[in-house]
Amino acid sequence: MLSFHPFSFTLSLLCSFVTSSLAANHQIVVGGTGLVFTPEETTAAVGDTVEFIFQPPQHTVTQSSFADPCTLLKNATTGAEGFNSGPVPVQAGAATAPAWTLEITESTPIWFFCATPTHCQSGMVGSINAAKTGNKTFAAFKSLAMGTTSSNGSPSVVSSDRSRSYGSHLERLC
Ligand SMILES: *[C@@H]1O[C@H](CO)[C@@H](O)[C@H](O)[C@H]1NC(C)=O
Ligand SMILES: *[C@@H]1O[C@H](CO)[C@@H](O)[C@H](O)[C@H]1NC(C)=O
Ligand SMILES: [Cu+2]
Repeated sequence: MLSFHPFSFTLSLLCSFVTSSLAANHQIVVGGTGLVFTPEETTAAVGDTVEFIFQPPQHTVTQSSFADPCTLLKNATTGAEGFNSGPVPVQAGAATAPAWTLEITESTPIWFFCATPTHCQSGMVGSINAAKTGNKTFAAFKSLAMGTTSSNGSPSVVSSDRSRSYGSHLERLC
């Protein structure tokens, strides 16, 4: 015979409410302690946000692919480009750090790099939701970035119109 348990019913309702409203914000510092994203690897759920906090002098957060770590992601069919903060200049000793926020809309791995010339090749790359094992780990991505000899991280990747559109996404930390 079926019995109804009001308490567990209420609890599961409450839990699903709490879970769905707990979208986390993850912070990644861009530069500051060298040519590095800190942390380099982030795990984020769909609905979470990732806030990139820019340090001097000038970095970018630019989406790429595992196979081509230092090149702006571009859909060959549609021409749609991945996310790109554009260059973010920050004065040394600035009182506030500009931040740029990315909303996580899917759970597939996200790969990104800094498009300031030579930074990607120096290992300034990061990942969100990269596999911990197998061929496409963050470590594999980073070594691919550092072994690349292409100049795809050149300023032409980050065009000036992207830099302007970046302004609408600019937030100030308080
Ligand atoms: C390119 O965009 C089309 C249309 O949105 C999509 O169907 C296709 O999967 C995309 N290709 C890649 C490689 O993401
Ligand atoms: C991983 O890489 C190795 C060596 O390149 C290859 O033989 C293997 O098939 C790859 N595994 C997967 C799951 O792609
Ligand atoms: Cu950089």
